[in-house]
Amino acid sequence: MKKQHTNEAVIFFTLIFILFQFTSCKTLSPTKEKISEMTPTASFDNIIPIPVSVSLTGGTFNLNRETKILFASLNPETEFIAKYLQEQINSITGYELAILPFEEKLTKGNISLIINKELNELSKESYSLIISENLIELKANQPEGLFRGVQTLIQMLFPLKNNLNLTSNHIEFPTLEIKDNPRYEWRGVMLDIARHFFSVNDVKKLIDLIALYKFNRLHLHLTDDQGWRIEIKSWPELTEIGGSTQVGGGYGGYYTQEDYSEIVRYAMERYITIVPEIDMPGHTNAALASYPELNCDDIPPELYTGIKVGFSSLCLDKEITYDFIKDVIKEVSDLTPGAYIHIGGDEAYATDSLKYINFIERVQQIIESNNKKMIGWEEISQAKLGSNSVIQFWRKSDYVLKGLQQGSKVIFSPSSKVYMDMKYNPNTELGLNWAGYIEVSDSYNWDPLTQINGISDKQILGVEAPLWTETILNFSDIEFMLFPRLPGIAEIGWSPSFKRNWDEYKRRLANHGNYWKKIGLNYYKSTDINWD
Ligand code: TNX
Repeated sequence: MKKQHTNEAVIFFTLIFILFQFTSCKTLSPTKEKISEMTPTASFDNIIPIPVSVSLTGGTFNLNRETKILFASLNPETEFIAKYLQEQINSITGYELAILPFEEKLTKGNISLIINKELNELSKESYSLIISENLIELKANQPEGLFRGVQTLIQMLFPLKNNLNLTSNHIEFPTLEIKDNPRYEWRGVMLDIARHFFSVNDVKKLIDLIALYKFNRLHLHLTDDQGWRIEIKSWPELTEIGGSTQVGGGYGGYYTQEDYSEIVRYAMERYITIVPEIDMPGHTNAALASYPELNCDDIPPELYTGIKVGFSSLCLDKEITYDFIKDVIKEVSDLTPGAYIHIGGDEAYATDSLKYINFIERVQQIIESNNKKMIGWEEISQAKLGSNSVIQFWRKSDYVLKGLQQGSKVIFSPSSKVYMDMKYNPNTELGLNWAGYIEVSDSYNWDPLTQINGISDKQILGVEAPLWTETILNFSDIEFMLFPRLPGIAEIGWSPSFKRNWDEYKRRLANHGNYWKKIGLNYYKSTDINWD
């Protein structure tokens, strides 16, 4: 009996020993280590905005040069999305994948982009991404959802090192299932084209950057004291005179109607809606300088190239002012497929307050007679608003409450959190600081629901990050102010708040720095983040 026990013990310990050798071999073996070092691995835990749910299923999918991108040919938009994915994969990995239409059969080893009208989704931007050992399947009810899901897939490649082509013949993906949909309908960025002019090409570059983070609105601040930037055929001097300069002097510029339509088209392909802003009745020096009759005394002011605000006003006593607005709104509405026209309405310090209210109500009618909905900065809530009108919060919650009482929805742009023209800290060369310094953590650590007492998610249309450009001269400056703060605003707008956590977020953000370096983006190397 005793002997048998000893034998059993010997066998048991020998087995343990062999097992130990085997597992330790696995971790220590130089060849294995070398292989895993050489196999680039895509990662699920650097996605911004963080998806609603991710579950890992324990296997791997290998993407290689033979992988094809198959698109649902019955819907023509999916071919564009397939090409977009192909280009992005190519620019990150160097792999040139083929794209092919498919009808029914999903073949092994490929990426499939599937529109399934039967999918019962929460939003037209919802998608699911299923990576199994055989297949990457991206499914959505609408092409828009597919496009958002493609961004998730692309971001999984962000941690990869350069020159994959030279070192590896496949990329490993963890198998998983992601289900995702946005928290808010409106996730916007605003660019001020008036203080400094930016070319169509710059705006396209911006559209590409914000598309990566699932933004779906680009608000263009097209007119201000320093410049009128959109051609209005019935009032040509607006751009001839009003567009001729910018902050600091020198030539400004403007978009012809064809230029503007090109921006609208480019954005639309990326499921981003352009929201044009014609700021009035203040912020109108460029228009007043272009047409004497818009001034109460018929004397046009000089063109303005400074950065002070609140000194100009259209003449609200003259009917010609309303003729002017009708023409402008008509032409801009005709060029804009999106539902909203932004009328500014901010900082009208040179306008009589009673006349201001009457003015906003008249402009609201003009917007609605063009089958559009009105958005304005928070001050417009002093007027009687229709339930379709939307207010954009930037500073005073009292104005927001006034708007909510009237049934308006609100877009959150609290200046102390999301004004991308605020300096990061006192050493930042670009930018202003009237709303405070905004470090990356400050712009991430807030929630729309806790900004104003008693507000509910249903009253919130979404969030928007404005970039005013008094001190912003070129695209590199734009990049520096937006990155790395902007992805955080995308996450606030898209992800459920319980999913958000700064310590975890900043680790994900660091991986994006790896990608930004790769594409040569000029981002601020905040000490908030461990970029290594
Ligand atoms: C306030 S926010 C403004 C803009 C300036 C900006 C500079 C708002 C509605 N008006 O006219 O460009 O501050 O930060």
